[in-house]
Amino acid sequence: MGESVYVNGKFVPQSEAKVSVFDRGYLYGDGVFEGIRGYNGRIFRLDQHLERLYRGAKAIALDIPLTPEELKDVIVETVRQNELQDCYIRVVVSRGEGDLGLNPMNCHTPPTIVVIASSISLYPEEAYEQGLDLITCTTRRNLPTALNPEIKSLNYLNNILAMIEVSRVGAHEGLMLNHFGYVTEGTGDNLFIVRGGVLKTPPPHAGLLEGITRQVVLELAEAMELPSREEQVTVYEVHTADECFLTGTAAEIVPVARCDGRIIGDGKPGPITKRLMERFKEVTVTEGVSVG
Ligand code: PXG
Repeated sequence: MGESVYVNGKFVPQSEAKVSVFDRGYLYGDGVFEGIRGYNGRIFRLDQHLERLYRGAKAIALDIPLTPEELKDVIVETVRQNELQDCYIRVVVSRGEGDLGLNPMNCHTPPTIVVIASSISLYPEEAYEQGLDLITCTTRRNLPTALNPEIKSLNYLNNILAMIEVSRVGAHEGLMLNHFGYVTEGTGDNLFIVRGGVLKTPPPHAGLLEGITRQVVLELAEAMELPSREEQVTVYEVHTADECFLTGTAAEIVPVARCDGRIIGDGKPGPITKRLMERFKEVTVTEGVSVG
């Protein structure tokens, strides 16, 4: 597990990696984060993760006191110090310590920056071989006009409420709908369906986090000459899809076998899903910023 953790300019052992109870990340979820993966001594799509982190910080008017290049060096150094070839990296930036009021102007420290390099396993191994169980959650995804899901903010209660529904019924993942009833994404991953050989995934304006793995899948599909579309997806289309899978840094590409008790396709990972999973594996081990 993550031995050496970066906290505000220093590398400290996990037992000493601490943040104040007055930190606004703790008090209000006032901050942003990223989940990044390292494969084979390389950090996958690091620049895209950093771009999203800085975009989210800008959206919440938080100035990260390191440049993207400096933070990149910190991330690489954290992985190096922990001697990890394959890892899951969590970057957390909160607004810092304030008083007990809401006003962020009363912050009296610079933003808190934490980088943890560890591991993650989201779903059991058999979910990747046999497909997982999905349900439609009753909890709607946050309104983009309230808290835009494009911001990977430290406030994940919306997703956690949906995940509580998922675990209460013993499923693996949950579909979150927007206020129009269209599919947005899973609680921590994006959704794709395949119908008649065409890939479909909901567009960002449906109210979802534009996942980096989602982008990789769209690029792979293009290179493999698989037609793909970013289009509204209904629950009906998921129930009746030929294939369905979820994508995320932690999840990677995971096939869906059932949704709300309906068997997707023949209930096994479909041919297009399997081809994309294979190609994805190849690019993750060959691409990326080398840790050295
Ligand atoms: N949607 C949401 C809401 C996410 O949080 C994704 C999609 C996938 O995006 P990437 O860029 O990773 O392809 C995420 C990212 C978890 C967990 O434990 C999941 C994420 C982050 C942190 C924890 O399920 N997902």
